[in-house]
Amino acid sequence: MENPPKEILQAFEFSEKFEITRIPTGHINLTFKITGTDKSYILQRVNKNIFTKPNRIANNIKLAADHLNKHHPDYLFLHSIKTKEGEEMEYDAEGFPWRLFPYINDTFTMDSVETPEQAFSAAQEFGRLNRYLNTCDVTQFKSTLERFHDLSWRYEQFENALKNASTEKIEKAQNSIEQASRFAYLVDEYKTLIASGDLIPRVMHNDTKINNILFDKNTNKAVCAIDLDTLMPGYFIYDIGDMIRTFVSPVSEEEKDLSKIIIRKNILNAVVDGYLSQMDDVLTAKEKTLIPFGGMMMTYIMGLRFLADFLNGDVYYHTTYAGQNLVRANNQLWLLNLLSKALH
Ligand code: GN1
Ligand code: MG
Repeated sequence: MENPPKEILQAFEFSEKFEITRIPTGHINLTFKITGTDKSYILQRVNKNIFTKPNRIANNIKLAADHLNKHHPDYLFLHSIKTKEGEEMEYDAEGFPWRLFPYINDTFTMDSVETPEQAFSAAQEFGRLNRYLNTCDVTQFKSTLERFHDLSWRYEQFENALKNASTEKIEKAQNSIEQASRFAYLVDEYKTLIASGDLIPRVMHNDTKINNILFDKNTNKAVCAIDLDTLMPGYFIYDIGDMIRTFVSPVSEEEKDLSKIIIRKNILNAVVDGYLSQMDDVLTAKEKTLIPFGGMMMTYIMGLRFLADFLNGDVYYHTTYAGQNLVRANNQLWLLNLLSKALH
């Protein structure tokens, strides 16, 4: 898609004098920046094929916004801007919902962390969101994607993909398939953990990758968390785990050259310290022992999901070249291999 449809721009009262550019990050939704003379905006098309209940996203965000407004009025929480009719989202002719956010000037996102200070600051920011939302009634929040980080279900999906894949694809993915099977013990550990009741359901962000933090261009500090589509009930291991997954390596999940993937221990420590600077007294002692498991399971789940999508013919994640999901799977499963050594 070149540009957002006219009727969407009209619904949000945009006139001709705005410049529209596509922001290519994100594997699911379509994102545009709308640049005006003094104010700019982010306009996003929600992928209705994946988020089949977009109203749940809006409801969860509303619950969180009300809670934060009441108890932490200074917290910067990115609300969507309503249409001229007062709606949170506007549906286009094909039935895709669109929503608008303010663009925060002098901020930037990064696909990999450069310094421990950045890692600490970003983890602290996600930790702050977890802490502030910990006093919400989690039962009011609904899942926007069922069983999103359920490792046993994701493993089943991988097994089904493997059953139905062509011999050619299986051959290409041989190495990743072997790695994925080698770490299947994590699925059993996950099941045991969930059954133990040691993890407390809390409102989580559920997509805490590094490029979902806005940084201040001048101070290099985290400004706020973005991408709240999966703000919903979860366990803290999902959030700390996805931070470990995306912060510790100097290269992103898109990197093809596996020799560039390393575990930066100083960054790992900074992630944990930054997160615990907010969450130390919220989490139970038992939960805190599960931080390494979180890093492993979230890296594993992404490896499995990318691999399953490659085997299924790239039906879920947006790709720009053939074999991209296999690159991502190889990358994540190699990272898991390194993490499994570093975290024990
Ligand atoms: C997807 O679209 P994006 O980049 O926000 C995915 C996350 C994965 C991530 C991997 C709804 O997030 O779970 O961690 O890709 N979101 C969904 O980069 O599946
Ligand atoms: Mg997301």
